[in-house]
Amino acid sequence: VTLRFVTRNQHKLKEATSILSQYGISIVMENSINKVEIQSDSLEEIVNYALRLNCVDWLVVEDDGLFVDSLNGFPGPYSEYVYRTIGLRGLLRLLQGSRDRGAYFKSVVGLCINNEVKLFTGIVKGRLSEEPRGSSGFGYDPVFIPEGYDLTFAEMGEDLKNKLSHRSRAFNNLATYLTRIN
Ligand code: ITT
Ligand code: NA
Repeated sequence: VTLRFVTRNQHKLKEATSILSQYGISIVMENSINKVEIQSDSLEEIVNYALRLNCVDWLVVEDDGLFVDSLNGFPGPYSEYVYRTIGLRGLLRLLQGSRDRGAYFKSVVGLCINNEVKLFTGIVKGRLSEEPRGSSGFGYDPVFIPEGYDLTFAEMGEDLKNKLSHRSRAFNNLATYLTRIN
């Protein structure tokens, strides 16, 4: 099968393509369908709603967020808006003086199959850097350091990020599910 990823984010598509290729699963961008994004504190609810309206087999939607511990999970589902408004430096400023720099990325991937939505999640724990570092990847990659490492996702480069990321964990769960039902 070929999965159809309803997204406008080329980086997400590229990472998903490389993760799924290890399972022999292909995925392409589906841009003729509009991703309807409700506002919600729950990534699961956002993904479920986006797919439920128009559940066609093999459609995939993913929603992500960066959840900062000392900010009680902010920006979470509002990560894209926060990135566009206050940006990386604005987010780091909110952590000034805080000793707890813990944060995690969460990905929720939804798949339509037999007119049903299946959800797969992935989390990577880590912490926020003091300064943005590195130039690969996208979004919050320059400020996120995964647990067990000292490099940010943006300093690691794609291959290592793809072994550790929230996205790889969620898509690995999806791939495992597909291999099991086949
Ligand atoms: P869609 O078209 O698929 O909705 P999007 O860019 O709006 O793409 P999301 O809502 O899923 O993506 O993600 C929200 C934001 O979280 C995204 O814009 C990034 O700023 C950030 N983000 C998500 N995954 C990330 C990753 O792997 N590394 C860094 N930042 C990430
Ligand atoms: Na989004």
